[in-house]
Amino acid sequence: MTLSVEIGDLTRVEADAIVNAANSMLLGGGGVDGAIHAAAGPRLLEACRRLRNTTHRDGLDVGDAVATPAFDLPASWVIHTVGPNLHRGQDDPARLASCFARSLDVAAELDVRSIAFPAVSAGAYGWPVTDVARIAVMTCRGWLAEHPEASPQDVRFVVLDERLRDVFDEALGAA
Ligand code: AR6
Repeated sequence: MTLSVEIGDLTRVEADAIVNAANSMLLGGGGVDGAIHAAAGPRLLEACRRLRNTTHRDGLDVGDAVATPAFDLPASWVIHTVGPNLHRGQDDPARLASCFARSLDVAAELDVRSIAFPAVSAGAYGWPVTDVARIAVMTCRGWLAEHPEASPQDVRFVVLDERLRDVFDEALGAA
C-alpha cells in the first residue's frame, strides 16, 4: 500500500475515487468543491440533491463522508466529506481526522483501490496546511495499518502547488 503526494488538479486525477472538500449542504460551493461540480457536470448536483431528499435530509455532518458517482470525471466515485471550519471555531483535530478515516471507510465499502484527497479544510475553512497534512498522513497511515485487507491500497494527496507538496512531503517523511 502506498501513501503519496502529487501536484495536480483533483478533477483530472485518474483514481477510482476522489474526495470532495464539501460543505454540510452538499449542494456545491467554491474551491475544490466548485471545480469538482463544474467538471463532473450537472448530474453530480442532481445526485447530491437526491442524497438531501433521502438519506441526508439534514445535510452531511462535519467529519462524515458519503459517495456519489463521479459522472463526467475520470474517477468513478466522488466521496464528499465536510471538514471543520476554523473560522467558525471548529478547531478539533479529531473532526478533521474523521474526514480522512470516514472517506476511507466509504472507499472500502465501494471496493475502491485508489483514492485521491485534497487538503481538506486548508482553503476556505482556514486550517493551516501543516496541520492538515500532519493529520491527513497520520490518519490515513493509521487506517491502512488497521485495515490491511481493505481495498484502498493507493492513497494520494493531490495539491495545487509546490509549497503544498513540500508540506505533505514533510508530513509523509516525519509521520
Ligand atoms: N485540485 C486540488 N486541490 C484544489 C483544487 C483542485 N482543483 N481546488 C482547490 N484546491 P477548499 P475547504 C485546494 O477551500 O477549506 C467550498 O466552498 C485548495 O488550494 O476547496 O475544506 C466548499 O463548498 C486547498 O488547499 O476546501 C465549502 O464551503 C484545498 O483544496 C468550503 O469551500 C481545500 O480548499 C470548504 O473549505
